Amino acid sequence: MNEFFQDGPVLKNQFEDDQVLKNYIEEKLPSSIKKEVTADLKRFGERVTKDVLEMAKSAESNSPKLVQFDPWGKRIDTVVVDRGWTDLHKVSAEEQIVKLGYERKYGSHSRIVQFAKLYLFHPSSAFYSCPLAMTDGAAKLIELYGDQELKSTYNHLTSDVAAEFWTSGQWMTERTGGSDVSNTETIARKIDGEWRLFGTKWFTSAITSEMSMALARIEDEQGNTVKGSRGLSLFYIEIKKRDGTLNNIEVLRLKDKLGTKALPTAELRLQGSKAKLVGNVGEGVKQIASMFNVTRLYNSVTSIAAFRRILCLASDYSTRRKAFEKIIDQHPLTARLLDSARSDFYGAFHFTFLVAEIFGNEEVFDESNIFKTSKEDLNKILRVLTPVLKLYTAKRTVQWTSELLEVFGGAGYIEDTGIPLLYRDNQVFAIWEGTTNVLSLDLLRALKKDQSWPMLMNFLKTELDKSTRAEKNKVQESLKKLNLWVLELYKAGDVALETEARELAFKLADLTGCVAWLRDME
Ligand code: MFK
Ligand code: FAD
Repeated sequence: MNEFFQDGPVLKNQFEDDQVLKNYIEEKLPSSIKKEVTADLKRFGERVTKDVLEMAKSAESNSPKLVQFDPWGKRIDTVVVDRGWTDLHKVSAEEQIVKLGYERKYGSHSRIVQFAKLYLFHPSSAFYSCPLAMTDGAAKLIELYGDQELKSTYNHLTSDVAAEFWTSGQWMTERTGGSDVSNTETIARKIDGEWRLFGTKWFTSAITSEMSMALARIEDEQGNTVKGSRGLSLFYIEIKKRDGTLNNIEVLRLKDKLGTKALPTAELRLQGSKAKLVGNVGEGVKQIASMFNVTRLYNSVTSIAAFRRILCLASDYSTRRKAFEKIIDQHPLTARLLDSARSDFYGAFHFTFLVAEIFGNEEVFDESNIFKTSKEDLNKILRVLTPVLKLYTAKRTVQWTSELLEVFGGAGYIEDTGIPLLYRDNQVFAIWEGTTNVLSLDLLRALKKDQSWPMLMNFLKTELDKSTRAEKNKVQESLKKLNLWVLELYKAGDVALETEARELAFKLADLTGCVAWLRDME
């Protein structure tokens, strides 16, 4: 008798198998660079199913350990990571995932190319994408606010030589709060002409990084500080001293997390860690915003990448599994479910890459700017769309990961299929880098500060007008309705706006996704 064994889902070349990405690259990139970029994405699309995925699996199966003492009782606080994690560091450098965004060899298309690579990399990276996000954010911050002294750090962050490539941390959250950093307890004191930090950082991801950007409150010689978030300044800190020992940092413990198990996230005590003030005193939050706006974009790209990974596995599996005499994707309910997931994915994908395009055009602002608007306006649009994109892509991914897990039936609940890992990991997208509520409120703040709602509506209308498809009329109507509703909310006042902020963010995101999708299908 032949026993039955189910075939598992097969992961094919992640570029070749992704019609959405392939079409996008085909349509968006100028012919002068298309051939080179497509060949690279095709090569990398294969690699992320082979050696890179093996590195990630190894890192996932052997999570980081904290060794606090040497055999003789001396405090060493060494975080031991798997070989897979260090290999992923090498791959990140060699594949130029951060460098592509700063070398800008593809002009205003550089961010699109970079994010396409990140999108392929993330689901096979065991969240090495997390240190890369903060590294890119730190490079941006240094570009905007760094002095000459930080130039060599910038070179490390944007290097493609593995031995020279540095990653960065981003230390904001303390026990007093992560969304609201105004009660930050870390103090910066000037001792013998040098800044020294004292305090506890409650969540510090990628503690194997070489450096970090940290918020701290400056204390003057009389011991006075300025309260609230306006009292916070930004500091650059190297994790180790020249002799290889920690920079007066104690690693209190590693977090025991629901997911992201390969990523070392620690609680740290800073005990006079040497630091360098970056930018202006009291402008720490404003300055670190330039970093977290980049990490929020990374969060969006990696969210849709994670969404695509489970969607692609579920789609493949649904062509292999039979029930009630039919392959399951031929059952109308399964077909409907997968179509619905694909439709949400298209919106999220095109919204994400629209923002990548705006970002790239804002950074390399020249006559090729396809949005035909000022750099200042591109900046304002980015300011509004970044929090909306982050919260939307995160939530869609969390929701769809849960739904698509069920396509595997009981197998989706079994560890060694790899599906439960996606379920645990993907939850994080909605929490770090600003929760859904906090980012909904950030949208309101951004709109208020620049009075940018009419400009945003105008921008979306202009982009929609680039489409000739019939569906555009429906979207136009929905935009009009949204606009009227928002004007009503403005009239109703701050409490009404705050109460509806989340609803507003999701409606705006849905429509921006539709606009981007229709525009890109031309
Ligand atoms: C795998 C993919 C990626 C993974 C990376 C993950 C690793 C890292 C994980 C982390 O979670 S790191 C920690 C992330 N933490 C947050 O994202 C904090 C969430 N909370 C907020 O975003 C709050 O809104 C905020 C802390 C910013 C509130 O602080 P404040 O001081 O009450 O803000 P306020 O007073 O509104 O703004 C202060 C200044 O910053 C203002 O500038 P001005 O002084 O010129 O007026 C604001 O305009 C500016 N600002 C605030 N938010 C901004 C911003 N500027 C640009 N963009 C923003 N989003
Ligand atoms: P809180 O701020 O206490 O929020 C609790 C709840 O209150 C949330 O649901 C929030 O939405 C809600 N809330 C707060 N304010 C409002 C409001 N005004 N209106 C409505 N609702 C509100 N941080 C770092 O700085 N660096 C890191 O490297 C880092 N790595 C992390 C890694 C992981 C795996 C995780 C899970 C977190 C990490 N964090 C890091 C911390 C993360 O950024 C914070 O957890 C997050 O910002 C939320 O802060 P909190 O945990 O203090 O929650």
